[in-house]
Amino acid sequence: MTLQQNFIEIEKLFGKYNLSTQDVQKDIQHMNDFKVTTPIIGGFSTGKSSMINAFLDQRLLRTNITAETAVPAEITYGEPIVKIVKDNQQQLITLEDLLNQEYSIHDTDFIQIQLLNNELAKLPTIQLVDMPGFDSGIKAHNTAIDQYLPKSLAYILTFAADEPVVKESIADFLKELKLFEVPVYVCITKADKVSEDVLATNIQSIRTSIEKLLGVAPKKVVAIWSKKNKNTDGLQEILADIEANSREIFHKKFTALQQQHAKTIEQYITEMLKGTELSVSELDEKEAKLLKDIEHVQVKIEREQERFEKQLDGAISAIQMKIEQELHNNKEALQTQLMRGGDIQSKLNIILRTAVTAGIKEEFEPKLQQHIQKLTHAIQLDIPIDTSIQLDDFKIQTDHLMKELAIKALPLILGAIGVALTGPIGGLLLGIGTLLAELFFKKKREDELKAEAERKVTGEIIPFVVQEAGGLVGRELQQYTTTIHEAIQEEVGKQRDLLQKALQDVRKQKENEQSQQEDLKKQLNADLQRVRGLLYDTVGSV
Ligand SMILES: Nc1nc2c(ncn2[C@@H]2O[C@H](COP(=O)(O)OP(=O)(O)OP(=O)(O)O)[C@@H](O)[C@H]2O)c(=O)[nH]1
Ligand SMILES: [Mg+2]
Repeated sequence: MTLQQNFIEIEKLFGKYNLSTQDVQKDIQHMNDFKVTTPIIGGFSTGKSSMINAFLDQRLLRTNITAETAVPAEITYGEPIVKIVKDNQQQLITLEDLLNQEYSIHDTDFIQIQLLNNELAKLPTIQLVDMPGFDSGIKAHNTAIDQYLPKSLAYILTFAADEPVVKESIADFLKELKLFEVPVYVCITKADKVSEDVLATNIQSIRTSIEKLLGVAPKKVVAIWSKKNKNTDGLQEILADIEANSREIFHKKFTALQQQHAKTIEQYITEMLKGTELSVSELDEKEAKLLKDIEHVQVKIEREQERFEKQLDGAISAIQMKIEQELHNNKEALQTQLMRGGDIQSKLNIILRTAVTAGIKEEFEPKLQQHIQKLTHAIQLDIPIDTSIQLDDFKIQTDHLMKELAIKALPLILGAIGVALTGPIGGLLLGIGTLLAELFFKKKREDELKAEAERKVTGEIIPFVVQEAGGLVGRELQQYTTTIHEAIQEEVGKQRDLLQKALQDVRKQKENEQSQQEDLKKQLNADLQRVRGLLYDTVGSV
């Protein structure tokens, strides 16, 4: 049976025993919408949109546009539909609009395109994203990471064959990707513009630069061209590779979820079956014991959560110190930017993102990992052997929960930093910039200006940024921890309700005729076989 069929079977069983089907339905929805995002990133006019058009053999995306009019375009296989999205509001447009109208980043967050296209049909689990030229500032950078990283399996970078340079903005981006260990593929575009020899040299030089920045070699480097006898075989090869990985991820993820749901019903039915052998008073006793055991577990969990919350303060201070250190390490670069009237905001953006990302990986995640282990351990140790709670199931459910949540923390915090940079921090920078410009007009001497810039960076910018960004990281991590803790409590509550319901359901049956009770037992045994079949049926396909 396919995974989809298994899920439907599970949903039916949940319904049959009056268990809430909400979680199963949510997962079925996720399964139907499953896509792995693959952003295509590169400098302005490197030929990203032309490459996608050539690959799809269809004039779909506007090419040769100004930076202002570039918005991310998400492309997937499916019934034709085009939407523009702003602040979660959607508006339908036509394919002609897409080609002829200008959509600006100021009034569109992104465009969603669903197409019935032969090439896309081979990539059912991929969502390609044509990103705006990467030189268009902080926003493109942040969107590429914050919005797409949690859903991305790989990034495709483009470089034009006649301009084989890795610009600073892309270099910064690669340094950040390095921390996330996301595979990177490279398309050298416009290969028709250079000779074969030049192409070979340029491919080599880009490969080397990227390897230096990423710490590992790109997964594949291909050359393509979208003009005159176009050839996009290289892109096709890359996407086939990503699609294969994506299917594997799909399969692992939903098999695990299927097993989790099957375990839930297995537990319910097993409890009922055991209950059929007990008397009413024994059932009452068992229910009381169950509630007491779970209460005990909850106390244990709360204690461990309190311990973690204390540790969290230490982790937050360590991250804040990292931010301060990183800013001091980059003091001179900041001063220079300030004096030149350069883009100090972008510089601060990359400093903060690097410090926060490294800080969370080093200071927060290991502690979180340990916390989860201790939680699982606390739960396992504290429950008497004969208890009705099946600990393995519990572990599966919390593990899964953690994985889902863990990937969300960093992009959330980085997103908040982006907002602070354009908000309060941006305000301060603007004031200081204006002040220095005035000094410059008053023809202060170079060394006086330099001293002033130094005072501003050390005395005002760094302390303010440390305070703003540091406070923000603290608040976000605390919020995030609360969310996790609430989710765990909820999970424990669900488990308790499930087992309690099993005991109560079976007790109700005790009032029935003997023959009806025998029928119920038969039913339960038959359903148990079905569930076990699902539990061990892990072969499914997309
Ligand atoms: N000779 C040649 N020109 C190309 C090729 N691909 C793109 N171009 C030209 O390069 C210019 C930019 O192409 P786009 O596809 O708009 O580039 P882009 O990367 O999507 O640009 P932005 O979205 O603005 O960042 C256009 O004038 C294209 O005609 C190619 O393979 N060969
Ligand atoms: Mg484009």
